[in-house]
Amino acid sequence: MTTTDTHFPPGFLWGGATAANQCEGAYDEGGKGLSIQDVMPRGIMGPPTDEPTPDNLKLQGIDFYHRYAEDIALLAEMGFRTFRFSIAWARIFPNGDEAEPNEEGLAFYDRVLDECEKHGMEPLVTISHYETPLALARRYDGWVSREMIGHFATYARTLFERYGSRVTYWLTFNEINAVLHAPLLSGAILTPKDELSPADLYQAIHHELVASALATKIAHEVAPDAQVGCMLIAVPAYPLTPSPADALAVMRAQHQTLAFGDVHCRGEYPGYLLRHLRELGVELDITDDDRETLKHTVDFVSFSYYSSICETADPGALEGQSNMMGGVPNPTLVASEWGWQIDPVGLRIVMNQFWDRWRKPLFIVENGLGAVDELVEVDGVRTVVDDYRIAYLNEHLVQVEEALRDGVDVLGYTTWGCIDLVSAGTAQMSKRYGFVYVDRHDDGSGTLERYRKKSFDWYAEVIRTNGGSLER
Ligand code: BGP
Repeated sequence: MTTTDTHFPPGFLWGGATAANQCEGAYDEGGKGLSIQDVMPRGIMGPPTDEPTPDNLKLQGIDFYHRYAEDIALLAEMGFRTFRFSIAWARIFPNGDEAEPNEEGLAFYDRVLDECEKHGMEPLVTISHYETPLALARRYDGWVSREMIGHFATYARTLFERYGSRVTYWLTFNEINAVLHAPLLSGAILTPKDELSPADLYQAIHHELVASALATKIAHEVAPDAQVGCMLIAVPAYPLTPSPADALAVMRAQHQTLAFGDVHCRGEYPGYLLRHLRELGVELDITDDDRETLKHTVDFVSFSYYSSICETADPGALEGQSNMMGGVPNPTLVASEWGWQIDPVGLRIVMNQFWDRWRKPLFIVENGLGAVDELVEVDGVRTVVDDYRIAYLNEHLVQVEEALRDGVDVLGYTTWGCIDLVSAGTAQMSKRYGFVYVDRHDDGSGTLERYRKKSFDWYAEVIRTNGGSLER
């Protein structure tokens, strides 16, 4: 197939995504303070530690902090038109509440942006990607406190003032709806999840939603060309059986995601969420100012997509299920080595749903296959023959194209972990997503050398042909 046969629009932003805490390392360099990630050696699989511990792979990451120029050059070799990265809040405000930002931290991201510009890549910047300064988590129990809104607004304003002329696309909170399932990771809430009251949890969510809208307002004032997006985990849900009770279970599960998009896109709480809060007996502290702030809606909707789930009204079927997003496995789908069910069609379905509901351009900012890779030698060159990853990405991109043909407006697509990095969920190095293999292992050993995988050339060709080379 040639470039003329593709349905991807000209200017489609092809690229890849990373997050500071999973790749930068240098956790105590350049004046950086500690973030919650520096005391989460097991990701969401274990409790936080008191201090950073040497078994925490994120402390060194893949050393992107020192190798960013070489890494961005590798991504440029694939023809990336955009690069998603996050800014580590604790590099800019080490404790989250300083009067002045840390210049060394700001200068680092200037250098990252220099490299993006050198290679003609549009930066896509996440303001908060699961890496709240630890001091704020400890002082306030994270987003449970209203005080967080002011600290976040100061941080966001600092970024817009410094980088607003260089960055068009901004994301406020990574996977903001994850707070329902992982309150520490997403909401910097140190109180263990099973001890957290619904009132505290929903108040924290409210504070994040107001902070996100406030950041959008500030961005539009400070940098008029800024495009600000919310960022959701998209998990389409299917009824396990055709029973209306299971269909209702699907609706309830979907409301847990859609509520976050509804507030971001419509500027007010939806009725079904207000009802849910009433039934929980939760009375939120929502001020008139909050209501005004929420009216600053986003310019686009971004999301991660890895998997779908089935929902059921049968409590017996739910017993023993451990998926972070709830639900039960779909008997018609196969799963990755980490148990994430693979469902390319679900991506098309969720794209249509979001577009029909919000009529805002979409940006797929995470998608990919976490797999164990083996470094081998082919014709004297060290590489990974990752045909499984190529198949996964190809099938998902074919569905993106189907959604484009359905009339969905899509700004771009960035694969998750375009260069191998430490996993967020399990804090492992062995769960790899990249086109570039990084020689580092779960026990912390490895040279940190980079190697191009087979998928590297495959993706370069997809970008070069604007999707024309995909196997349909
Ligand atoms: C998303 C996060 C990312 C990323 C990805 C893959 O939830 O935004 O930070 O890590 O999932 O998850 P994992 O690293 O657990 O495989």
